[in-house]
Amino acid sequence: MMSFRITGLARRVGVLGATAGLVALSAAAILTERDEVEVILQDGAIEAADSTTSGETLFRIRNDGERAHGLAVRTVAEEPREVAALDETVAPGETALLEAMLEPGSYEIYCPVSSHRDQGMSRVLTVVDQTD
Ligand SMILES: [Cu+2]
Repeated sequence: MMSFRITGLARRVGVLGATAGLVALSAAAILTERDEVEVILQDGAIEAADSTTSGETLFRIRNDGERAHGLAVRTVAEEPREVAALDETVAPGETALLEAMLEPGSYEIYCPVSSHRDQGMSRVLTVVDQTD
């Protein structure tokens, strides 16, 4: 009876191991396929590409300003929908990463800190279908 239990446990561990392997594989696939968008935060402006392709996107953010800034991504619509946002602000000189799953369309990338967006920290990112 004791050995039966041990066999059962070993099996369960084996299944867990296989699942972990699958997750690692799909993470690697995403890593190689996703697009990267470099974003430079400045006091009163954001520098970034005007467009990218749809799918998993990694924003590489650097704060070149003298104040702390954040970054959020939302749809351009009458009622914008936020699709991604940094949890914390980025200190001057620091970098941050933000992942987002982007479908084709128009997005606004902006700084949600204080009134920075109204001071110019906003720009449109056009996402085109990857198959185009
Ligand atoms: Cu800001």
